[in-house]
Amino acid sequence: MKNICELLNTKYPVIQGAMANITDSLLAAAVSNAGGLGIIAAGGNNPEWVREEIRKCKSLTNNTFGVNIMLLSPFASKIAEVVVEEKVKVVITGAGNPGPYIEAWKKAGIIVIPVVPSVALAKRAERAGVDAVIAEGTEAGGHVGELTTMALVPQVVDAVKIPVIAAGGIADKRGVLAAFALGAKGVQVGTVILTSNECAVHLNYKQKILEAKDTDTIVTGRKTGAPVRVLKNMMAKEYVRLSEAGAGLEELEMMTLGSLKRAVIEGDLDRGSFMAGQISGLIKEIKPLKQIFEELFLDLNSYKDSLKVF
Ligand code: TUI
Repeated sequence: MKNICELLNTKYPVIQGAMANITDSLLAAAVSNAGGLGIIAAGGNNPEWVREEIRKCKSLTNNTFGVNIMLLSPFASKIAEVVVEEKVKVVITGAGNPGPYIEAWKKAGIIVIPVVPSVALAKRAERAGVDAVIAEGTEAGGHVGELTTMALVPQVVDAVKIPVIAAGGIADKRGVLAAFALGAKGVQVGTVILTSNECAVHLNYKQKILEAKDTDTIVTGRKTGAPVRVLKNMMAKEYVRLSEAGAGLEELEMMTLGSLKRAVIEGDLDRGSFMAGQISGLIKEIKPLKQIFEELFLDLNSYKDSLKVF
């Protein structure tokens, strides 16, 4: 079986986590040029935007890159056609079951890798013919499932024959090593890439991650069925308070409308939605992508010696 670097044609077995409104063609190309798999996040954008970004990315890198399709998007089915038309090499899916699209993507020769929050979905995706799965624990930022990376990854590894890529709570080489110890063959990282030099988010967003400690994230929307992990701020705390007091979906949605853009573009510390993982407390400086990837995989084999138990 091909390893992840061979499958994705990358230097490192690392996939850049898709981050809506953040990871566009510029960042995806920078990641692919630095040795990882860059991913354009379609997010809630329309198919024309996605097509343009794919074309820009092709002009910025000769390396493989991919597109993440967020399946809650009303544009998902149209974007599913765009990736075929534009001959995208890798498609990652998130926030839903990619089943209906897999046959068409595989027919087009696309490498398909869904993010899965459970063994059941991993098995279903394998049966439908995907190439690998990303098992993402609830430590991750953004839309999250229930299980932790530590519990999810080995159970998915035992349940499927295809390669498993671990995600959620990974930001340094100890996390990478732990993921491989659990049976993963690669990792997906998001929060640590958000703080890279190359990432164009508002400096307040990066600063908020650098200042965060372990307990500084909160999950909003658990009650309404769209759990999203964000850094705590005035709006996030207010959202959870109102939600627990029984506020309606409409009121909650009004409050968060446009909040991701307020974080990413304006750096609005009070009313922005700063999606980030629980590992934010580990990230202490802004670094170039090349250094981030080198450090994630530096001397991993020799590091094993310090893990000797007996
Ligand atoms: O998708 C993500 N993370 C995201 S998407 C996103 S954009 C957004 N913004 C506001 C509200 C909602 C989304 C921000 N962060 N991660 C991958 C992921 N996928 N985590 C969990 C899942 C998942 C959940 C349920 C995958 C499949 C699934 O299937 C349910 C089913 O249909 O069986």
